[in-house]
Amino acid sequence: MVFFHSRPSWQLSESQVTPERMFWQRRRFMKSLIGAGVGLAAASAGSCQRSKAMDADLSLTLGEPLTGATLNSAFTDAGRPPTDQAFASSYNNYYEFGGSKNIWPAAQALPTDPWTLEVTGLVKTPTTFDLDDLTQRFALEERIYRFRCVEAWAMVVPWIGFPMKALMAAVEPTSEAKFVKFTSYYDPEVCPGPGLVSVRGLPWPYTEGLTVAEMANDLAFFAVGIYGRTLPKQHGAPIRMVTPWKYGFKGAKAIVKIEFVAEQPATYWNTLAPDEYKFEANVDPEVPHPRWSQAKERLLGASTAQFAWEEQPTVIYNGYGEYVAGLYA
Ligand SMILES: Nc1nc2c(c(=O)[nH]1)N[C@H]1C(S)=C(S)[C@@H](COP(=O)(O)O)O[C@H]1N2
Ligand SMILES: [Mo]
Repeated sequence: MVFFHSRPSWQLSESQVTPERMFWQRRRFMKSLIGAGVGLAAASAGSCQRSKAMDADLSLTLGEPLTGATLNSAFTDAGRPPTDQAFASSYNNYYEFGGSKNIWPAAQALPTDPWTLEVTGLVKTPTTFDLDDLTQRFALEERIYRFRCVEAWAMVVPWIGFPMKALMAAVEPTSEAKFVKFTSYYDPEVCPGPGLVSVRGLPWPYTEGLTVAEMANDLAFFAVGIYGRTLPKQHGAPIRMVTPWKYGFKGAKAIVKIEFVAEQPATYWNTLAPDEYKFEANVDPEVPHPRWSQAKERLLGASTAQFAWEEQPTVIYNGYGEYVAGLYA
């Protein structure tokens, strides 16, 4: 007799709702098929230096108080309550530091001080900023935004940072600039990757891209803080992209370089799996991922347990159509 086990969709195991993770599992499978799987599972987050104290205490990773940011009155209500930080800051995607959601201890190996951000390419004023330049030159504001991963988990978080268009005004892109390429920190000595560091062909460093028009949109934001403090390393300290109308993978962490270019740049996930991770990647309930629907999403956190999910319908542009729909008309 065949036993048909049915269960509500919110009880899907993590691998069923985790495309990036499934991608790594496929890679591992393919790699073992071709018989060259030496050291595949061996390199893991464990090779990152990390302190036992941090393993034990998430609160030690949560950054320094960041004062002086003004709450932007347009973004005080995301239509849902903010996610408890205990969930948001311990359930992350950061593949440089591992393939699991529980990368916050390993991510503490990210060296963030000193930090420089090089802004270059088709601009009138190429500039290399250090972190103090960024936080002093650009007025910091707080914005409560929805966030939606392509894996269907969602959260609401209070970011602190500044609009991307403020940085654009500082460097003045030329009229030839049509796209922007963002590059994340990467050092293979520091970042073990998802246990697959020995697989050739992963397009490190992590890169992402926007059109210049998307970057100039009011919503596009650089975060240097979250929940009233500087960004924890697991969220992409010291500065990361936030584009709340797009799937979370568009929001590259720990940005070291921004380049204004004429052609659409190659990006990390789009290079690995172009059918699954589009360059545009706007949140859209009508466009299913090749292997599952995007019609619903699951809110991170719950009163009882971290991985009990509350399910909600997905909203086009993640609810930000009034700001961005015109970009795609
Ligand atoms: N450099 C880098 N940026 C990244 C990622 C990553 O693996 N590396 N993961 C992306 C994905 S898939 C998501 S959903 C978000 C997660 O952000 P959070 O961990 O701060 O919630 O970061 C994005 N930015
Ligand atoms: Mo994601």
